[in-house]
Amino acid sequence: MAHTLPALPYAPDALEPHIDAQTMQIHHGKHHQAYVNNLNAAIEKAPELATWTLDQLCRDIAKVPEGVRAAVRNNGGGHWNHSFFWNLMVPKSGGAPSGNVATAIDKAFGDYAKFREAFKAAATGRFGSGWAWLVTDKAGVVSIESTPNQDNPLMEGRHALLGLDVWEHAYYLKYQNRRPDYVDAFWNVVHWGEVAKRYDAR
Ligand code: MN3
Repeated sequence: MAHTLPALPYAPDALEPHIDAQTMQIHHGKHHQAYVNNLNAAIEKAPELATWTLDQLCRDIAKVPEGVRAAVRNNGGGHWNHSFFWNLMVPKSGGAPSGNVATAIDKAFGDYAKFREAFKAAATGRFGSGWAWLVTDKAGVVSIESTPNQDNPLMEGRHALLGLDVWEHAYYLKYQNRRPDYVDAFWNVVHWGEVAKRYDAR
C-alpha cells in the first residue's frame, strides 16, 4: 500500500504566532507531500518494500536494497520525521514537561531550563539542514542528539521523544536567518503530553 500524507492534527494557523500559517501550509502540503511522493516512487522500484511499515523502513534502513537506500533514507526519513513533528506540537501549549519524562530530563540535564539550553545548542549547532532530538534508551535515560538531512534516531536504534526540524523551510518565512528565535518559539507549542506518553511507551 502506498504511503499517504497524514492530515495536520490542527488548522495551519493554529500555532500562530509561533509558527505561521503560510509556513505550515507549505511545509506540510508541499515539503512533506514531496517526501511521501518520492518514497512511493522509490518503493515502486523495490516492490519487496511495499509491505514494510514506515518505522521498519527507518529502523532497518541498512537492509533496504542499495539501489533505493539513499532515496528511502531521505524520503522515508522525511515522511517519518514530519509525521512525528506535527503530532508533537499543539496550540496553546507551553509550560514544562511532567510525569516520568520530567524526572528523566531533570536527572540528565539538571532542570528544564538547562535541558532547553542544551537542546537549543544542538538545534542551532546543526550546520545546514537537519533535526534536533530528545531521545531515550530502553532504560529510560534521555539524551539530546542532532541528525543531518532527514536521518532520525530510529535509524540508530533509539526511541525519539521530541524532534525539531531545523531545515530553513521550517522557519525562514517568519524568522529568516534567526534560527535561535525559532527554537525559542518552539517551546510555546511543544505537546509535552505526547512526549510523556512516548517516554512511558519506550
Ligand atoms: Mn521539514
